[in-house]
Amino acid sequence: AKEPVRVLVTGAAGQIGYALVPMIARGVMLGPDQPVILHMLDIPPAAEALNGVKMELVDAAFPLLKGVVATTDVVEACTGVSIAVMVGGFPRKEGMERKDVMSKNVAIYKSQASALGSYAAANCKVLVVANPANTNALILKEFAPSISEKNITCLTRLDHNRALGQVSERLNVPVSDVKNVIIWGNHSSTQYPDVNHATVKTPAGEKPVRELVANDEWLHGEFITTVQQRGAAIIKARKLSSALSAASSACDHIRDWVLGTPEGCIERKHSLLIFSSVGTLQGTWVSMGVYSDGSYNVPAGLIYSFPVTCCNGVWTIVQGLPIDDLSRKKLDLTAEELTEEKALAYSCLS
Ligand code: NAX
Repeated sequence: AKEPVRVLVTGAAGQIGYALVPMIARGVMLGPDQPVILHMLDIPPAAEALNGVKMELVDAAFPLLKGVVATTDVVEACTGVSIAVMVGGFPRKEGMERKDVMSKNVAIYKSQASALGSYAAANCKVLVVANPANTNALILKEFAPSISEKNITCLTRLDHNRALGQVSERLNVPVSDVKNVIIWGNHSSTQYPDVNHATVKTPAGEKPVRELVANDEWLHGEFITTVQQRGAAIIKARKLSSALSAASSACDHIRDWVLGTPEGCIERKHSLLIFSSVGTLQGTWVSMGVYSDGSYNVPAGLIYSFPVTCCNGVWTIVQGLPIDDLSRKKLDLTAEELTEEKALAYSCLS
């Protein structure tokens, strides 16, 4: 039997936390044969609610769940964890300035970074969900120098899955037959959902989404804005922000990172990292917010969402995709926003 893996969820008393911890305990994140010990962190005002979540986890009698740590102590929460899903943060409240929200989150991510750097297991993989997700991840990277930049990521998989969902609805095909959309940039309304390389499995082979939709007006307009503004639409409808879809996407992100994207290792072995153009056989990638190395002329040193493949717990940015002029502008626009956020975050540090 496998040794249990310790998984940290911060903000575990919140609504994403409530949807996420049972998924982890059921093996959705790390696989049906991987026992887990859940570490749940929240702040003292939420301690009682957090304990209630722990009681429910016990009551659910999950076979894979070998222990639960529910705590408001960041050191206890971080000790020995191999996976850290950072959902806790300070929400933007009515009338608050962007800078005030940023400075609260910078303070949180700075202190949690140090605790992870000192007490997490070696090679701990970190996923930041809490907004501003990309910039929180960047702050975490700055203040956890012992954690490799390859191990610090943020969630744009929900946006990626939303884009798959929109194409699936539009074409009336199963979402599992759609692949290789890309979310570029920030997890914000400047993100660029790109279908230029996306395909749909058909009886006649993989066909480009562009060809099947055959409506550039929709692809350049409503499709993009629907994905960009889906979070707001969920709030309007539910009076609460996305939770089950965020939790599920966080599991997808970690699962693909740890266990690999479908053909991730084959592609690596044959150095097929340059994907052929749409229409011919190609592998499957996913979108992850990762530390930019300057690929696609995105400024290095930002946490930016790219198409990646994963093999043996390592992500690699998909290289060589042609970027047209319209896309170039959108890639640059969201990079500019992230550069501004970075500057704002740094101004909160001084
Ligand atoms: P909730 O307000 O329900 O839960 C947040 C929890 O974090 C609360 O229980 C709170 O007490 C806790 N918390 C606050 N400060 C903390 C700290 N310093 N340490 C530990 N816990 C702390 O929000 P929820 O709806 O669960 O959303 C959580 C975060 O995810 C928000 O920042 C939200 O904006 C972000 N989202 C990110 C998404 C993404 O795709 N990257 C999508 C969904 C979501 O909007």
